[in-house]
Amino acid sequence: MATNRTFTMLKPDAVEKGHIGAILEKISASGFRIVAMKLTQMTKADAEEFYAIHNERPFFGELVEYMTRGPIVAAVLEKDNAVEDFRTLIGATNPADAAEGTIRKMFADSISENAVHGSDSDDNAAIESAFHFAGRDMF
Ligand code: IDP
Repeated sequence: MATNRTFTMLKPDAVEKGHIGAILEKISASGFRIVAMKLTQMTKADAEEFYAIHNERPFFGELVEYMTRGPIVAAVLEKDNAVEDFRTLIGATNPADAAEGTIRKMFADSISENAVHGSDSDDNAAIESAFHFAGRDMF
């Protein structure tokens, strides 16, 4: 069943560069309502579990190191067609391929450090939201 929620993380590079406000402004201006949000830092075990699907990939170690090196903003967003529309808003995984005006085009530097995460399916949005938030912390 399609849902109207997705999960995002503003990744350590975006937080380090002071882009939290600008990215949240763009998310809000694009019609997403924030229904859960926190500043947090993933442990190595957290990142290995969250990105388990990539654990055979050559960049897995680099990805875990990157995602755990500093705080992230985790959030759940609500909008009609949230998963697909948010993937459109963030742009391609590699910012070099991302469309003009997308968050990754505007705020990311490389395919590895690409500023923001967005769930790729309704099922993963639910799993990833529950990974970071208790039900009572989603509004
Ligand atoms: P997505 O975040 O656009 O869904 P995925 O393929 O699921 O992209 O990859 C998860 C994350 O792993 C990316 O956002 C990026 O941080 C990192 N990543 C993906 N491909 C590469 C790569 O080829 N080299 C280094 N890091 C990568």
